[in-house]
Order: sequence, then C-alpha cells, then structure tokens
Amino acid sequence: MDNKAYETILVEIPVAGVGLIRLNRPRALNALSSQLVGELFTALEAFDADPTIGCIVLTGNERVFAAGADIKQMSAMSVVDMVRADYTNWSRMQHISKPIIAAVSGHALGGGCEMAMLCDLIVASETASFGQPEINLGIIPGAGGTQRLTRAVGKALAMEICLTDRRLSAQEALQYGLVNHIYPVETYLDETIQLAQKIAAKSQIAVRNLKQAINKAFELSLSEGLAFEQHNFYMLFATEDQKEGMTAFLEKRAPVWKHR
Ligand code: CO8
Repeated sequence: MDNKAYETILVEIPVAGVGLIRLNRPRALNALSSQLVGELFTALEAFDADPTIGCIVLTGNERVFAAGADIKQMSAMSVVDMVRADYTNWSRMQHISKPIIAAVSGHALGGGCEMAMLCDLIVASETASFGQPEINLGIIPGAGGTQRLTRAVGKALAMEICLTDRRLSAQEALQYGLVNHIYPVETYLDETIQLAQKIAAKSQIAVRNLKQAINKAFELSLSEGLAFEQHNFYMLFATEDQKEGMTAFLEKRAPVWKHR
C-alpha cells in the first residue's frame, strides 16, 4: 500500500482487516477519468491480493461519491478511442474476490452510480443521491446502469431514472433495496468501516465463496445457481476453516480462522 503510487485516489488501512480507497479528485467532483479508474483497479487488486485484508471500502467525500465519467475527457473521444480504451469495461472490478462496500455521500451519478452498484453492499449518508443523467448528454449508461439498476429497482423506476434523470434520494434507495443502511453524514464512513470489520472477521475463504455464489444469482438460472451454490458449499468441507468453525462452535469459543 503506497499512496505515492496514486494521484487521484488515497488508500489506507483504517482498522485491521479493512482496506479503504478514497476517490480524490474533489475539484472535478471525483469524475472518473481514465487515470482514476486505472488507479482504482490497481488499488482494488492490491487489497484483494493482501492476505491481511478481508473487506474493502470504496468512498468519495461528504459532498460527492462520484459525478460520473469525466465529461471533459470523454467529449473529444471517438468511437475508436472508446473501443481502444475499452472505456466502460469494469471487469477488473467485477473480478475482485473480496467484498467491496461503497460508502456513498452526496452525488452518485452516471458512472458513479454504476460504480456503487458494482460494489457488494452500499451504505449511504442522508445526503446521498443516485442517478443516471447520461440521457442529458445524448448518451446512455455504459458501465452497467441499464442492467444493474433495473435488477435492483425494477423496470418502471429504472426507465424513469434513466429517461428523465430522476434522482433517488437515500431514503428512496433504501426503500427500493439499492442501499443497505443510511447514516448521518458525520458517521456514515465510520459505520461503513465497522460493517467492513464485521465481514473481515469471518473466514476469507468462506466469504469469497459466498460472494461468488450470490453474484451468480444474477447470471444463472435457478437450477444452475443452486448447483453452483452446492458445489461451493461442499468445497468448503475441504478447508481448515470449516473444521475450525464447527469445532469452535461445539467448544463454545470464538473461531480462529486460518483462511485456508
Ligand atoms: N466530468 C467532468 N467534470 C465534472 C463532472 C463530470 N462528470 N461533474 C462535475 N464536473 C466538474 C464541473 O465541470 C466543475 O468544474 P469547473 O469548476 O472546472 O467548472 C466542477 O466539477 C464542479 O461542478 P459544478 O459546478 O457543476 O457543481 P454543482 O454543485 O453545481 O453540480 C452536479 C454538481 C449536479 C454533480 C453537476 O456537476 C453535474 O451534473 N455533473 C455531471 C453529472 C453527469 O452528467 N454524470 C454522467 C456523466 S456520463 C457517464 O458517467 C457515463 C458512464 C460511462 C461508464 C463509466 C466509465 C468510466
């Protein structure tokens, strides 16, 4: 973990087991320039590879999570530039095996909303606002907005959000199941870090299998998903953590995970 390696993000380990990434282009409202996105992927992969980290928190600042793709950078791009840069390909983030929690305060717009939805849980501050305003620029969401938002809030509301630039307040996002919790601006990040700490205290190998299995629910039929879950369930019986978890329960003590 080396902040000198980054210009547009900040990384830290605020408490044992939790990796924190802050988007740090405040004057551009954390617009997702190619540099920022590249640094974000590198930092996510570094925490994913770090055995001391069990959960990752991704945040912006109190005013803005991210105001979307960098319009200044994007405005001059041609379709060839887009294809060459693989501009909306966020598969590097999708392949992170550890849970990622988005801590969202203020605007989460366009690519910012899509980035939050690429995370596994979302904690919002009372000022969080989610939207897909791309239609105002003569484009549409390109990093999953039409797909993930529709799965999260249903077709009718997703259509309205994307077609009319309707913003979802934190309360509405909670009501529709897009976010897990809402906290005051003063505490949302600490609460998110505490939630991440709870996850980081589990067996990393079981957490990894769990994240994979739940995400498969969006890709597979029910019977295929059940077969995937069953496979991951059986596989855990080859781990030391399964033996330890069950032995600790029977001995009425806390488990000591080895993450293998
Ligand atoms: N890109 C570049 N710069 C931005 C962006 C952005 N998305 N958003 C804000 N800024 C800049 C402004 O240009 C301004 O810069 P300057 O001071 O140099 O003029 C500065 O940030 C402050 O912005 P405002 O003065 O507009 O601040 P306000 O508080 O008045 O408004 C808003 C805040 C409502 C967030 C407003 O800035 C806004 O509407 N921003 C654009 C939101 C938007 O349209 N987002 C969608 C972008 S398209 C997209 O995300 C496609 C996703 C594709 C996949 C992702 C791949 C990376």
